[in-house]
Amino acid sequence: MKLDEIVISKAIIESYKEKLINALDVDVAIVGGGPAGLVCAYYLAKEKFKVALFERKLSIGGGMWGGGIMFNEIVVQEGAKRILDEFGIRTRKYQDNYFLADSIEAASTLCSKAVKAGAKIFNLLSAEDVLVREKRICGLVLNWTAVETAHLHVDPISMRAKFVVDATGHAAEVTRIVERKSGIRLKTKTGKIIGEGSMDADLAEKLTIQNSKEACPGLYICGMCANAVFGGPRMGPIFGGMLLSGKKIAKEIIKKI
Ligand code: 48F
Repeated sequence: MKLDEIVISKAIIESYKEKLINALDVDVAIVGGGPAGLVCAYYLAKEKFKVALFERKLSIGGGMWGGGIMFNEIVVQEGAKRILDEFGIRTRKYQDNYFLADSIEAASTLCSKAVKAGAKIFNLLSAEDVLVREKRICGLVLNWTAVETAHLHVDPISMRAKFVVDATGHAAEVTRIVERKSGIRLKTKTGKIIGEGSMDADLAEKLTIQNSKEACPGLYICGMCANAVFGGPRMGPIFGGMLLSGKKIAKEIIKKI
């Protein structure tokens, strides 16, 4: 049978339209498809919660692909290795408490497992604002990354979520929007974003998990974003804290829904 380009186009448009409409009202909206956001999406979707993850870039995986200085290997510690085991990502022991994984295998498998568990991932869409009702974050305002990049004057669309997760890494983009625009006090010491400190891998890994929590009503934060918001150092190419923090936030939200 001859292939028809119009059928191909219709198939894509109809299917995407249905996926996007379904994502306009979900249990959890996650912003950022790095390791923390993907792990969070996986554990929520596995428990049958309706999850949509929005990622600005074409590729999903955030800062994981490039390992350290583009040497595509990552390091995880003992506790987080168990998460990689659960995902079926192979690790090799380097020395006690240091395990290596291929960053390509890690990023692609986190993505694959999250999608197969039922999370809907939307690449090329950026969160540019939040919905706030009665001092609670209850959704996102989204636009195409292409619109953002080209500075086009095009209005966005909105979606509703019972909970929003900021997993945007160092930039803590969603929380910054909340701080700047909502008038809501964040649950930090100052009520504002504290900011990230210089490299201290050991402390940073511990604080990432501690700092992954509710930042204000309706908004949870995980991954490097948690240290940026509550104040904690960066950690470089060790990824255990990212994985553990994504799992922690999924569990906390599951308890609340
Ligand atoms: O940066 P990223 O990988 O965050 P993470 O999951 O992991 C941090 C590590 O990669 C590394 C580190 C630890 O070793 O320090 O940096 O906390 O992934 C964040 C993703 O969020 C996307 C961004 O493109 C990236 O893929 N992102 C950021 N802002 C937005 C966004 C936005 N406004 N809308 C959609 N996606």
